[in-house]
Parts: sequence; C-alpha cells; structure tokens
Amino acid sequence: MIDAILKTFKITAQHSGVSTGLKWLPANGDTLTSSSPVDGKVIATIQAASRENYDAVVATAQEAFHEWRMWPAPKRGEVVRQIGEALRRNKQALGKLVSYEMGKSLQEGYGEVQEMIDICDFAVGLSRQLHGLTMHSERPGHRMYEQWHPLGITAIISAFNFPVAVWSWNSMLAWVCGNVCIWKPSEKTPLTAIACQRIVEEVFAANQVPEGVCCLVAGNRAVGEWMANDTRIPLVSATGSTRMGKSVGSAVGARLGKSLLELGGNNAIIISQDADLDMSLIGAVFGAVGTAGQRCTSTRRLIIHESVYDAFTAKLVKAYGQLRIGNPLDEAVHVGPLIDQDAVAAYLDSIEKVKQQGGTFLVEGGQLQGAGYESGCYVKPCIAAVQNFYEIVQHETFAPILYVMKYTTLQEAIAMQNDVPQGLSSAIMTLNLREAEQFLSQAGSDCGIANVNIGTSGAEIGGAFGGEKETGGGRESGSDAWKAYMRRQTNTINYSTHLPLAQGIRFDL
Ligand code: UN1
Repeated sequence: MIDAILKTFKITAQHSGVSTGLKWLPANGDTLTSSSPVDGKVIATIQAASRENYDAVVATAQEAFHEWRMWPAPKRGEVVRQIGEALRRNKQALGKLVSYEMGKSLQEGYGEVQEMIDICDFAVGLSRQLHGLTMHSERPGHRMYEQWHPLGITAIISAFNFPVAVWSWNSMLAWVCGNVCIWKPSEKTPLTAIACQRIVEEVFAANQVPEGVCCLVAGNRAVGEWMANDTRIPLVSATGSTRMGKSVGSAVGARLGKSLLELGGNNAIIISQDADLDMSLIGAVFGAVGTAGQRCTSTRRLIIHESVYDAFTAKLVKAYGQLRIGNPLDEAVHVGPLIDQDAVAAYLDSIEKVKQQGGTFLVEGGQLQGAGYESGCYVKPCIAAVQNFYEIVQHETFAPILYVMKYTTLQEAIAMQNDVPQGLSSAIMTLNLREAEQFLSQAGSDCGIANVNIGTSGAEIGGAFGGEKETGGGRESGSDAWKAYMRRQTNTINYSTHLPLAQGIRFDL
C-alpha cells in the first residue's frame, strides 16, 4: 500500500525536503527520518534545508512575490480552486499517507484532507471578497477608504498532529491574499508535506505560477528559528506547543514582525444536570480519544454536575471498554498510536504525576504490548478523577488522558473551565437555555471557541480558529482570519480644487 502511495507522489527513499515550487533543491542540511508509528518502519529519509538552502528559498520567494501580488486575486483564487480539485482526486492517497505517517485513524486522515478541500473552496470565494470599507471624509470633495494589500512572505510552521490541514488553512488564504509561502512542516511528518508539494506543483506548472510561491523547507527547530528572526518574512504563522510559540512569538515580536500563533489547549466540556447524557458521551469520548488525544482541541477535562457524575462516569467507563485500539488504517479502529515513543514517555510520566498529585484512575492507562503493537507507540486511553488545580491538570499532555471533576453550581463550573493557562476550545452540554447563554456570555467561557451541545474538537473551517491566553491569540481558517495575512491601508483622495487640512487647521502661505 505505502509503496503505491509514495509512487503516486513521486517520493523516493531519499528525498530532498527543499523546494521552491517546481524545483527540488539539492538539500544539504540534516537528515530527517520519517518512520511510521503504526508499525515502526522507516518510510523514507529526507534531506533537510541547510542555512544556505534556506537563504536561496527566501530569495526566490521574495522575487516571486513581486509577480504574484500583481495577479488579480480571483485569478489566484482560480489556481486555489484547481488545488482543491487535485486534492479531491488525491483524497484517498493523501488521507492514507497522513494516517500511516502520523498515526491518526483512516477516517480522520480523510477528514483532514476534506478540511483542505473545504478551505480551498472557502479561499476561492474569498478571492473575490477581500474587501475594505469606505468612510466619509470630514473634508468636502474628499473620499476616504481602506484597502488590503498582501504582506509578502508568509512562513508557516506546522505541527505533526494536523500535518497537512493546518498548512492548507494558512497557505490557501495567504495565496489568495497575494502572499508567497514558505512551509516548515513538523520534522515528524515530512512526507505528507512532500506529497502536498507534489500536488501543488502540478497545478502551479499548468498555470505558470512563478517559482517561489509555494516553498518547502523541511528541517528541525533551527529552521523555525531562522524564520522567526528573518526580517524578510513579515508574517510567521506557527502551530504547536506553547513553549515553541513563546520562542517564535518573542523572536518575531523583537523585530516587530507579525506572528499568528495557534498553540496548546486544555479544553473542557461542562456536563450539566440538564445535559442529554447519551449525546454528551459521544462528544466527550470522541474529543478525548480521537487522534489519540493529540488534537489542540482534544477534550482534556470533563466538569460534571455532582447529580449526574456517577451516571455519566459509569457510561464513560463502559464506552472506554468498547474502544478498539490498533492499526489506524483498519477502519474499525477508534484509536491509533501516539506519534512516537517520546510521546509515550510523556504520557506515562503524566500518569505518574496524576497519581502523585492525588488523582485516582477510573480507567487505567498504560503502554500496549504484543502483536500489532510492535512500534511501541500504542497506549490505552485512560480516565482519572482529579482536582482542577493539580499542576498536571493545568498542563496540556498530548495524549488520551481524560480528567473528570465534579461541580455544584454553574458559576463554579465556568470558573474551573477558565482556570487553566490555555484558552482554545470549550463546551457545555445542556438543554437549559439559561445555562447555555451564561456559558456563552462575557462572564462565561474565556476560550476562542465555545460550543453548546457539541464537543471541543472537530471545528468547521468556516469559523475563525484559535484561542486566548497561552493558546496565543491568533485566528486561522474561516471568518475574517484572512486579515492577518494582509496589511491595511487607509487612503484619502482629494478631488476638490482646494487643499483643506484635517481638524480645520489653517496653513496659509
Ligand atoms: C489542531 O489540533 O491543531 O477542530 C487543529 C479540530 C480540527 C483542527 C484541529 N478541525 O479538531
């Protein structure tokens, strides 16, 4: 299976990880090894970018920008439309590669490619709607308006958990806005990035898109640091851990560049006494174990009303007993592996900390061993009863560990939901309108995403995606997130025969 997919995307056993669009550069940086957490096998090795490769890519991208920004936005949208078509044709192959290289279930692999297709459609429409406002000038014979211009190079740093979709949210919007992109994919998932580059290169060749509009620079942390410190790059969009985001954000901030940060979450669902418990169960379990708990939006905490706590946790324990953990390419499987053994170690360490800090397990965790689990990356989703203030509960562990806790009043539940450093996604399960509205009010959830009767994960692309506090404050994907990829310009035009000054100032010569 994997050989056929690699062939589809023309990925060889040793592949350059540096491209400016159609040209693959002879890369001479570190060697990255892509191995699958599914079976532990090495899929291919990738030559990462050296500093010299990186500088060559930036120079090509800078030049491409001068041409690309002059293409009418709807023409850029037409190119993105064709990328969407190419993704439709390649959905199976790319979805499977995502599943095999990253370890998420096949359905989620396809779902991720679907998000890419959806954002292409969104960006195509957007390419005719990048509009500003007009306003009334205080001076006679004057017109005032604002318009949006592209920024230049957009650097995209993406994480392993959504190895391709998050790149597409950024690049498709950045392109219709007239920017050129340089992508540093996660060093854990370089092959899916190469596959995307292959899909784009065909479309770009057919449309004579200038070399340098879609660039790839595979590499490790150093490449991200070059980008963050590079004054030739006006915007760095980074998705990943809060630690990484603080380092990127402060380097970009020190040079007064723009950064768009989408960092960790510590997402909770409040399960009210007025919740539909069966529906809540699906949202909670999918949120906690989907993608093996490796989404930014994964459900980490359930804040459950004391009157339904026993009934709901009993349902949870039963549901966890039915989970099938194994090869994610098998469509009957719910939970695949973690990304690598370091992630397993972090998961085991968190379980120890939960115990040390006073938590008790309703469903025990642990690493799985034996047939089918040879890669050493498979773990058991687990549930622990905890207190919200435990240090480990305040921390985002990228693994399927679900914390449950009790509340008495809604106010208390909302305070617990907000009392973590992160602020990405949140939800309340309730059929009570008053509760739902309080949760959504300014005194409610402090997160970028707040849902009612939906879990915390699985956001649609049409909304702005991102969160507050340590989540970084950036918004990607839908709504008016495109504005982050453009610069705003206010224009005042005088069509009168006089030059009146604003604020009524007289300046007679
Ligand atoms: C992420 O985990 O970085 O809402 C993105 C979701 C997906 C995207 C998650 N649409 O779960």
